[in-house]
Amino acid sequence: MITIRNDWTLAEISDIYHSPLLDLIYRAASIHRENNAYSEVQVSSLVSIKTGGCKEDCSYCPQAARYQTDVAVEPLMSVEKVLQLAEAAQAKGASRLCLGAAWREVRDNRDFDRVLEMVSQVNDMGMEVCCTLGMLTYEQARKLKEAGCFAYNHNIDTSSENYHNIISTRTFDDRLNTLAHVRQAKLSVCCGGIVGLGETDDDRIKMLHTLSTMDKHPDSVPINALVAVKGTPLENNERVTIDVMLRMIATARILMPASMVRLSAGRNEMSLAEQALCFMAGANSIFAGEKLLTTPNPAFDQDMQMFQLLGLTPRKAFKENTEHQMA
Ligand code: SAM
Ligand code: DTB
Ligand code: SF4
Repeated sequence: MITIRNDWTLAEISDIYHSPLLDLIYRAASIHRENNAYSEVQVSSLVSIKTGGCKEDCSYCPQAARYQTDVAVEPLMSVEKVLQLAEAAQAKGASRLCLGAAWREVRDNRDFDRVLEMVSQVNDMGMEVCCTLGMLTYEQARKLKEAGCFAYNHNIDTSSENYHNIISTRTFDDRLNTLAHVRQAKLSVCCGGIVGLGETDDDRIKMLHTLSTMDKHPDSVPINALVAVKGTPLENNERVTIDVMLRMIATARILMPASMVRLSAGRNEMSLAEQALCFMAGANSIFAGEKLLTTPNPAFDQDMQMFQLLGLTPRKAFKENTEHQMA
């Protein structure tokens, strides 16, 4: 029987995170095998529906207007184009499509109406739709849900203490408020963070503490390795070593045994063997397709070959959601 705890202490999490690496992976792998269909991996594809020109100052992000990066600003995509990309991703094995917009927050305007239309049509194709559009109100979250949105991604990125070093144009509490609206609208919650920002192990432990002591754990937890992009303040950050990713994934798996843990940004720089260890440590979701939002990612075919080699299979859409009704 799976035991879900929401009362983890920082000391407990620190002990787990700092345990000898192979012991940590073994413990996480055992918990994963007891509780989940461990050979299934969710394949989610990202579409940047509105790119660049964002007002926020997230220091990792190539889409912030204030940094000189190679990202070209593009207005909101047409519904037709999104459907085309959705069909291509579905044909390659993706069961989830994540629509990302470089917005600080959602506004009640024609652009949002168009996003609702995208959501509705992609949902009708039988894909789980996830949106990540910045901050939103309860009312906006409810509209997304009504349109057929399955999940909302909104990351806390780092510890509450380190947050202001990374972003100054909003607060950690702003993030938590949006997450409450998402939860209230009964959308599936996707919330995780990034490593490689220059944070300490304590920041990582505190971030995992925030996630694992939420009243309900996030349904999915993306663990991103910073993709250092030229022109951003973090362009010269060193790539995190694989042990950091493994500790994050394994600790997240132990703390939140029933959540999907997503091996997110940073896979392009990882070997097959490194990724295999991440799956062993409890990762059961990836972003697939040649591009994340603006940066490179392994191609679908390469990932399918990796799945075959490792004996993994892509997870079907709406597996645990009996409520889902396609129109
Ligand atoms: N604008 C919305 C927001 O910030 O919530 C949605 C899109 S934003 C790009 C989604 C998430 O992508 C961020 O919260 C961050 O965790 C991740 N991200 C952005 N740039 C990244 C980078 N260079 N490396 C790793 N993760 C990144
Ligand atoms: C998440 O946690 N990672 C994805 C998704 N949610 C939206 C985004 C990664 C972006 C990496 C940088 C880029 O491609 O622009
Ligand atoms: Fe804007 Fe999101 Fe990038 Fe921050 S992470 S600059 S909010 S697109």
